[in-house]
Amino acid sequence: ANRRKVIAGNWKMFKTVSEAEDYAIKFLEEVKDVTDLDVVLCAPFTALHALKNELEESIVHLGAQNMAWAEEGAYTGEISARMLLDVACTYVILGHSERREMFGETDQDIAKKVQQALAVGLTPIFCCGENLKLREEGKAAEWVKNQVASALSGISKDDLLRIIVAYEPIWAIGTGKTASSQDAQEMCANIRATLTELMGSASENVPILYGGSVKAENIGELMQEPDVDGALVGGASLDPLSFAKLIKNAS
Ligand code: G2H
Repeated sequence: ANRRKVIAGNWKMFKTVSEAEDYAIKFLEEVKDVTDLDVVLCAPFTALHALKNELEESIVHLGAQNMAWAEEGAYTGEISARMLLDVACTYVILGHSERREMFGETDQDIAKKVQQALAVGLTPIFCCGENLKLREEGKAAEWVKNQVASALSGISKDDLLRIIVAYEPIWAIGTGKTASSQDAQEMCANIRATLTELMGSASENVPILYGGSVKAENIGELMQEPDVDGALVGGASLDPLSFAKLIKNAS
């Protein structure tokens, strides 16, 4: 398949404006010659505008970590898709397990967010993944299949081609435990099979990323797997030099 490869950093709730600017300068210097994969930085809302200025005309794409499902209106504290476009975002992480677990986002909320992002032309990085209990009970594959189907079943086949899926087993997030590359491959293939039910063989063109304690040391092995097309990287994206190293090891 001629899928593009994607490495996305998820800074989570880290970095002030000046820290983000500092990072961008150092990071760009390291990755300016990377051409064989798409590099995305998903930063906190407050740093996006400054990053727009630093990254404009560079190979690095800008993303947010969340977004409102509504277009605009009386939604105190929310950020709209159009506001993200306005600060040059082209990607947005949706349904991250931290949003689901700590901020009560439901499959329905996430389905609406995915549709809203697509409606304005943002690329959703749709996250799914099981917790340890589900994995131990042997229910992981079914759980993830349901998450994917419930978020994406209302979306047209053409729009599905504009989505990126990230598989992040919750038990491997920030814990130092990475799923083995075989575990990652197995679930990414399961996700692709679910996508095939929704969109037919065009699912071959949808990038599926793995996330959960990805580092410069394990990215190479993960990228060898046929259905793993990249990574969503948290902790290891916070330092510009180590994240650049990870990206080089992925290409
Ligand atoms: C999973 C991942 C990034 P980390 O949440 O989305 O974080 O790489 O720190 O496990």
